[in-house]
This record gives sequence, structure tokens and C-alpha cells, in this order.
Amino acid sequence: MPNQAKLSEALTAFFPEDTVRTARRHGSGHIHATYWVETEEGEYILQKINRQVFPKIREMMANIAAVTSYLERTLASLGRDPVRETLHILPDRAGECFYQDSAGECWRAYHFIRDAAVFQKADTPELFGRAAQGFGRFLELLEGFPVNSLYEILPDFHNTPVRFSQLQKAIAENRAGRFKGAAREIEFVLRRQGTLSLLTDALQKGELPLRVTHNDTKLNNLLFDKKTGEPLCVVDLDTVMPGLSLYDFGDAVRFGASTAAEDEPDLNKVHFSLPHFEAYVEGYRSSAGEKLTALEYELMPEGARLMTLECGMRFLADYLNGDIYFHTEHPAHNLERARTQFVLVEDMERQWDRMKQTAANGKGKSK
Ligand code: ADP
Ligand code: GN1
Ligand code: MG
Repeated sequence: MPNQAKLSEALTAFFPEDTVRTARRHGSGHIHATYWVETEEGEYILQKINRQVFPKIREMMANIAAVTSYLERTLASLGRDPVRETLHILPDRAGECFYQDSAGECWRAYHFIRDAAVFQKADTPELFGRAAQGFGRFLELLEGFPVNSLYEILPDFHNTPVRFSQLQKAIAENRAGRFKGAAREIEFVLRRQGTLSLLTDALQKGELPLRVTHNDTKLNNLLFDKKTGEPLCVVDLDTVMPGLSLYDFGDAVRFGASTAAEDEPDLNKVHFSLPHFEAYVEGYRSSAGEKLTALEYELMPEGARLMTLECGMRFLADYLNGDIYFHTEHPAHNLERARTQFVLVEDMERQWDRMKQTAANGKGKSK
């Protein structure tokens, strides 16, 4: 948590002529410190950027600026609402898209999108289907964006074999002395070692297209219109990079098709909901559908399974490393998160044939 003096310094940098009424912690992200700010003139989101996770802030903000201005133009040309359907960066008093405070910490601000709802859980498949439309539309809107002009902000972010090597390193180093308490979870991953490279292999062989992807498609990174209930705006654009549609598809399913929270300690409550999966495939089909290839449809179950296993490996590695990456609230937090992910993976494996059937029915254009 940044100290008050640094927060005040950042507020002055972004709102030099304005009067700040409130600056309050907001949201439940695992990475940044986010504030909702109310001033005389408007409402904003102010974030202290996590520099350990994102050391290349200039490049990250350049990606976000390029993508949001492209979205703004595209939305306007489609007669949609460019003000509420994309993020807008608020420059600091020097006109920069981030501000570095006197302690070296970096801050950025966005215009707050009002009358929007955020969900931590998709209570119905129907809601999750609408989320699929929102994330699918994001993919579709960025179809014409020059993918190679983006910086690869976090290389190998969804490279599952690389994530496995990082876990192996964490196991070997056992920095926090937690190896014994995580033996069963480690065993769970090791048994699946042979299955990790399916997506990266297909990418390398040129079988799957490289697209502009979001890479962090958690349900709470999508705002819904409070009045209409329709998906409104995709937020948290830090990891927008060249990637596979199956990263976005899989990561969304990982989080949203669970019957429980990502950190639910009672594993009896954690199940993979096939109706949610079906709704997500259908929502994707109705938005990004035309653009996806037959193989992208066919591998949707693999995308869901691998992104879930990968996220579990990341939580587990962070647990073994002593909680240096994700925000945690108690010592077992990362281990509990890893466990829910592995329960979901097992549940997907049990329902594999039905998942494959659903994906096959989604079709997709041939390559
Ligand atoms: P983190 O990377 O830590 O998850 P996010 O960028 O996702 O941070 O922001 C945290 C939360 O703040 C989001 O889940 C969303 O609820 C809210 N939020 C972010 N940007 C905006 C915005 N421009 N307008 C309204 N709400 C926002
Ligand atoms: C982090 O920032 P947030 O909370 O939306 C993480 C994602 C993980 C997710 C797990 C940059 O997302 O990759 O899937 O936690 N973001 C980064 O909840 O590592
Ligand atoms: Mg977020």
C-alpha cells in the first residue's frame, strides 16, 4: 500500500487544477494498487503500477495508448460509443501517460466509466455468455490492428512449458521452505508434464494465428452496462500483446466457469460448470465467431484446461517462492488458489468428451 504522501503527490500530478474530494481503494486485482478518485470535475481510476511485474512501463503504456486510440476510432466508425466502450488515458500535468513519483514509483490514470457493473463470479451461464460476447468483440475489434507493432510486455506470459520451468526452479530452490506442504500439488502438475506444449507447439508450427490478445480475461476485467446488462468495456489492458485467441478464451473459462471463487478454501464447492463452458463457446461464436479458424474452435477445451493448469502452476510457484508476485492476504493464499485451479483441471478432464463435443459444434471457418 503506497503511503499517503506518495498518493497525494500522484493526485497533484494528475489533477493540478482540480479539487480532489475522495481517493479510495477500488477493485480486487492481484497486481496494482487501484484507487477510485472523485474530483470537482469528474471521476477517475488512479493506479500505482506494480513495477516488479511490469518493469517496462513506457512500452506498456505505449501499447495501451495505441490500442485504446485504435479502439476509439473503430468504435466511432461503427457508430458505437467510443467514450464508454474503451478505456481513456488521463495524461498527467506534463502531458505524459504515466507519472513517476519522487520515490520512483509509477502511476497512471484513466477516466472512470460510470454506471458500470463488475462481477467477481458468473452466477448464471447466461451472464457468462454475455461476458464471452464482450471479450469476443474485443478480439474482433482489434482484428485489423497491426499485431507486430505491439511490444511483448511480458515475454512468455502464456507459454505453459516456460511456466512449468519456472515452477521447477521454484521447487528446486524451495526459497520459503514450503515444499513439503505443497507436495501433493507438485505431484499433480508433474503427472501432467507431457501435456503442456500443445498450444505453443501449434503456434510454432504456424497452425494457429497470432492475434492481438488481452491475456488476462478474468470476468472482473470486463465492465457491463448497469442499465442494459450488456458487456461494455474491457479493462486492464496491461498484458495486451500478440498471442493466441485460446489464451483469452481459456483464461476466461478458467475463472468464470468455476462454481466458486478463485481462492475458495472449501474445495467441495469448486466445480467446473459445463453449462458455463457451453455458454462461453456460444457467446464467442456470436461475437468473434466469424474470425476464428476451425482449429481455434477445436482446441477450445485444451485452451481452457491449459490456462487453468498454467495459472495453478503460477500460484504454486509463487507460494514456493514466498508470495513475491501476487497480492496475498494470508500465508496459504497462493496454495489455496493453486488448489482450486487443479480441482477445475481434474473436473475438466472428467468432462472432456462433452467439452470436445461443444467445441466441435461451435464450428469456425476453415483455415
Ligand atoms: P488489476 O490489474 O490490479 O486487476 P485493473 O486495471 O483490473 O487492476 O483495475 C481494478 C478494477 O478497477 C477493475 O476490475 C474494474 O472493476 C475497475 N476499473 C478499472 N478501470 C476502470 C475504469 N476506467 N472505469 C471503471 N472501473 C474501472
Ligand atoms: C493477475 O491483475 P489481475 O488480478 O487481473 C495476473 C493474471 C492471473 C490473475 C489470476 C499481470 O490478474 O495473469 O491470471 O491475476 N496478471 C498478471 O487471478 O500477472
Ligand atoms: Mg484486473
